[in-house]
Parts: sequence; structure tokens; C-alpha cells
Amino acid sequence: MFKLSQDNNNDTSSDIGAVVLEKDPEVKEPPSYQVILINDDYTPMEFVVFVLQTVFGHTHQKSTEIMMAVHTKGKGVCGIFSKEIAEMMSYEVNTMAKDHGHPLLSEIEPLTD
Ligand code: TYC
Repeated sequence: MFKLSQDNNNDTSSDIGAVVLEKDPEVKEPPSYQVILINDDYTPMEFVVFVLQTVFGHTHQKSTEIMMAVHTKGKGVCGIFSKEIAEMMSYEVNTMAKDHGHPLLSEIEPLTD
């Protein structure tokens, strides 16, 4: 919040009554969300790479790096977006996996700064 204060400590007769903003108005960026890919034991590696290329537009090399990071660490970030876009990307990943009979799952997580 911010407060308006009257410039009252000026005793000249030409006082035009200036208004001063004591604090800058807060201008906040909307929060960003990470799309997180989760490892499982059954989804073929090539399918994960295909999904990362198709949904997120990553190169084959970048997709392979992300897939291997998820495979070895359990989870990994595939991209950072607005909440609405992150929700769409995650839905796309999960739907593609289901349609192809794979247990691959993604989720979204707010980025705290
Ligand atoms: N662990 C899977 C396998 O060995 C590959 C895999 C990687 C699955 C990443 C899901 O998000 C995932 N076939």
C-alpha cells in the first residue's frame, strides 16, 4: 500500500499544495511456475525425449539431457511459464503419456523468489 501526504510544512502564500507519494506503488510480476517431470520405471526413454521435443520445443540434445537428469535424480524442470501456460504444458505431457499407455507424469510448482 502507499499513502498520500499533504506538503504542509511550507508557509509561503504561494503554496500550491503539492501531494507527495511516500512509497512507490507496488508493481508485482505475476508468479512463474515450473513444469516438473517425474521419473518412473516404465516409460521408454525415447518417448520422454519425444515429449520434451514436441511439447516444449527443446532440441533432441537438450531433451536427452533433461530426460537423463530426471532418470537419475527422480525429478527435473522442463520449463518455466505463467501459471496458465504451465498448466497447459503439464496437461499436454500427461495426456500424451496416457494416450500412449505410459505412466509418465508431470506437475507444476510455483517458483518462489
Ligand atoms: N526411467 C525410465 C526408464 O528407465 C525413463 C524415464 C525418464 C521415465 C524420465 C520418466 O520422466 C521420466 N525407461
